[in-house]
Amino acid sequence: MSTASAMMGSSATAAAAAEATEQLRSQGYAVIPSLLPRAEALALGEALLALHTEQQAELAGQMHGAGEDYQTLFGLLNREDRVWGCAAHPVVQEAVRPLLGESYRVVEAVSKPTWPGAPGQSMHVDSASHFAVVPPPECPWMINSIWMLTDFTVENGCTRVVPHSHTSRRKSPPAGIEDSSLVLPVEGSAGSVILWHSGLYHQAGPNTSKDAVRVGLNIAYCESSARLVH
Ligand SMILES: O=C(O)CCC(=O)C(=O)O
Repeated sequence: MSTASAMMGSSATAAAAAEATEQLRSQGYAVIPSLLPRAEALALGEALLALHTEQQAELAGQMHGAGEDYQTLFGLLNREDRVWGCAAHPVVQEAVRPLLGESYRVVEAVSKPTWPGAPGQSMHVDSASHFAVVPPPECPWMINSIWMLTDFTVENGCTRVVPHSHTSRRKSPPAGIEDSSLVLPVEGSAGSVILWHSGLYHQAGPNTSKDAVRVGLNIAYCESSARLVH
């Protein structure tokens, strides 16, 4: 675990987690600033980018989303030990536990870089189309997270959210909402983490920068009894 995390006492951990839980409940997302020291976050981002370079053959089959400038590399818990420290971070764990229950689990850890020129993702909710009925907002089936392993800016494609949209219980957001003033770009410095309720409308923004790669580490937590309908 990082120096900053180790230095965080149990009451500071509990306070940061409680604030994040409350924000997840009320607005559908929470940002916890500088949870990893900046240098550690940037170093991990570099390591994950190197994995993307090494795994070109695998990525050619797994590429999805907005296009080849937005990649997803799965199975990071098996590929990079430092990812465990993020997945098991005490503040994040304490923040999600009241919402998902004691038996929640980590369902996936993936890296999501966006390179200059990447278009924005479609605005979406997570997995709702697999459920027969969209669960009510107070029972999220999943809490998702993305660690900022570079600074996240509007220009390099920071995550964009529609606050409070987790209460809508829609399986997909209304058409055209990407362009509405309801959308909030979540900017932050490397080492910060965004958590969101799986029913929240969200997307990766377009990377309109000249040369800034955005690196996100996306880790999802699922409630143990959530059952997918196939
Ligand atoms: O890459 C991002 O900023 C968002 C990722 C995302 O939408 C997702 O994991 O569902």
